[in-house]
Formats: sequence, structure tokens, C-alpha cells
Amino acid sequence: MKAAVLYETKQPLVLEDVDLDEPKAGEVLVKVGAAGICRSDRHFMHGDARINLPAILGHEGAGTVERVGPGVTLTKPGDQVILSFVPACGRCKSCLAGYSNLCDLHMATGPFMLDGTCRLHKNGQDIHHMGKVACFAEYAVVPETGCIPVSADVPMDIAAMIGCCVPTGVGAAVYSAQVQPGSTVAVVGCGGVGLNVIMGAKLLNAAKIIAVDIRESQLEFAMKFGATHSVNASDRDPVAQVKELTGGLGADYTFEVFGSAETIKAAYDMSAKRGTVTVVGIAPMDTEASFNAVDLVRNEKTIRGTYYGSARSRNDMPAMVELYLSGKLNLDDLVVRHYGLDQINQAYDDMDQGEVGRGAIVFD
Ligand code: COD
Ligand code: ZN
Repeated sequence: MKAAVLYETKQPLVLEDVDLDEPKAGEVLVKVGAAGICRSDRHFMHGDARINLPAILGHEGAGTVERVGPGVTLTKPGDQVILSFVPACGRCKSCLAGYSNLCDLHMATGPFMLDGTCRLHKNGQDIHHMGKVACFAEYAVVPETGCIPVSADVPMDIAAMIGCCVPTGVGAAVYSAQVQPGSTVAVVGCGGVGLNVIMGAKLLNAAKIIAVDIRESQLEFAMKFGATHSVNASDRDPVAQVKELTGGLGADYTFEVFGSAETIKAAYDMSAKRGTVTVVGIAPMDTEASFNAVDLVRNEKTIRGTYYGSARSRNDMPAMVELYLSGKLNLDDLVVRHYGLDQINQAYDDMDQGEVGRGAIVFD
């Protein structure tokens, strides 16, 4: 099958034929229908996040089940499925405690399947599976718990979004921060994931949702998803601007959705007394972020991280599908660019250029 392979960081993905094994016990072969262009893959391409190489990236995907391995009961051939990049084992401490987004077995096995081996190869060499999804390819072998059946009424590109940016962003507001009605919210970084944080805050009836970005185009686009105000961080100190928009108080809930020490500090500094700062972005490895220790205590602030929106894929993705189908999540306006797999490097260049909204690779 055709796939886009990352051999070396800071080099383009290589489009070539690779071998894919049959699904083993508990695994499923999926024909990929769509794959989202998310900044997280870019972090691996740039070497800001580490993955064993060579690897096939792509962790925001959806497709159709083609064949299932022995013992699979959660899905069957013909099902349309959303792929989860944290397929949970259901048995570890994190899964048992209800935090399947942090599954210990998944984390321990990283870019290998849950049994610690690869299904992807080229000339006898293993190729690693990003998030056990690796959907920048025509087909993917994934654990059955990473397949979330979805109605065929949901277009493939939208289903793919519900595999990453929707749960990561909406979940950060709904499950992690639990934004309260009437509160003020500031979202630093309004790309594909940040727009979903905005939609999550709108869903929970936040009164004021301030979009913060360095690009005017992203700020304008954010208005379509529920932002009520915007702050251009390249014009003037974003902290001062958010304070001005909140009567000098700062925002009750702030979100960092880019991944840098600078934006984490900004999200912290623009939060209100008793405010909650939720960090979604993963900064480059070894980054240390800082905040004023006195302010933390005297103003009773909370700072927390969130991974995959603290969502439990098999429970919460179907809920997000329902929110989309009932018109409460504007995912139709989110995906604005479509590409073939052979245009994948262009798709990432467009993201770097600051094109608004989400891009998606679509397969016939
Ligand atoms: N201030 C404000 N906004 C900024 C700044 C700044 N200094 N610098 C850049 N931005 C804006 C950009 O203009 C852009 O609009 C936005 O930040 C980033 O958007 P995208 O579309 O490039 O990125 P996303 O939305 O696809 O991804 C953002 C993440 C935070 C998810 C990603 O970068 C990340 O850290 N991923 C790892 C975290 C994770 O959970 N990964 C799992 C799968 S996502
Ligand atoms: Zn992602």
C-alpha cells in the first residue's frame, strides 16, 4: 500500500509502497477514508517530539473496517470507524480509574502495537505506528479498542476530526476545565484544536470567549465557532489586552493551545483570581515553563495539563458525534482544505503558512 513515511526529522515525508501485516488477535484492518493535518505530527517531523524512526504519522483518522483479526468483537467488516490514538487496554490502573486517555499499556508500548511489535515494514525493516493509528497511509492495522463505530451519515473528514481535534479541544473545555455558565474564557492559539476549545466553551454557555492568536485571519475565523472577542498577540501584550476585555480581572478559564513556554506563561498571566489554566499544547521536549509562585497562592489559581481532552474515546467520541449531528458542534466549517496523500508535504507547508481551519487528506 502507499504511505507517507518519516525517515529523518526536518526532511519531507517520503511517499512510497510499504508492507502491512494482517491484523493479529484483537486487531482490525481499516481502509483509511480521511486523515487530518494536525500540528502534533509536525512536532514529530521537526524533532520537537520524539518517535522511533522510520514512522508513519497521522493520528487523526477515520475509515472503514476491511477485515478483523481473531477474537475481535467490538467492530466488524463494513463498519465506519473513528480511530483513537489512545486505544485503551481496559485493564491498567489508569483505565480502571476511568482515565483511559492515559492508558498505561498504550503509553508503555508507544509507537508499537499493544503486543510491542510493528505491523508496518519495508524491506524487512520495521516502521513505527504513530499513536497506533498511522493513518497517513491507505490502510491501517489498529487495536479494536481504537475503533469507535460511527454512523455512515457522518462524512469521513468530519469523522476524522472527531479522532483528535474535537475531543482534544472540546474535551479540554468540557471534561478538563468544566467551564461554568456565564464565565469568561481566553483561548491562546486558535488553530484546529483551539477552535474546538472555543466550541466547547460555547457549548457550556461561557459569556465571553476571547480568541488569542498572532494571526488576524485565525482570529476572524474563530468568530464562526463562538469567539466573542479577539486579541492579536503580535500587536500588543496579549495579557494586557485580555485584562482590558475582562474589566481588569483576567479570564476565569484560560487555555494554552499552541505548545510553548511563552504561550503557557501568557495563559497563566491572563487568568483571573481563582482562575483555571488548562495547558493543551505539548511544548518542545525539555521545555520548562514558569509562573509567579506568589500569584499562584495568593490568587488561588489552578494550572493543569490535559491530554486528549481528558476524554474516554469509546464513551465520549459517540457523544461528540451526537453533538455534531444535532448541530451543536460546527464541524462542517472546520475542514477547509482537502488533499490527496501525495500532497501531504504541501498540506503541512500550508499549515505552517498559517492557513485557517483544518486540512484533511482524503482517500478514494
Ligand atoms: N500566541 C498565540 N497564538 C499563537 C502563538 C502565540 N505566540 N504562536 C502560534 N500561535 C497560533 C498559530 O497562529 C495557530 O493559529 C495556532 O497557534 C496553532 O494552531 P495549529 O492549527 O497550527 O495547531 P493545532 O491546533 O493542529 O495543534 C495545536 C496543539 C496544541 C494540539 C499541538 O501543537 C500540540 O501541542 N500537540 C501535542 C499535544 C497533544 O495532545 N497531542 C495529541 C494529539 S493533538
Ligand atoms: Zn492531533
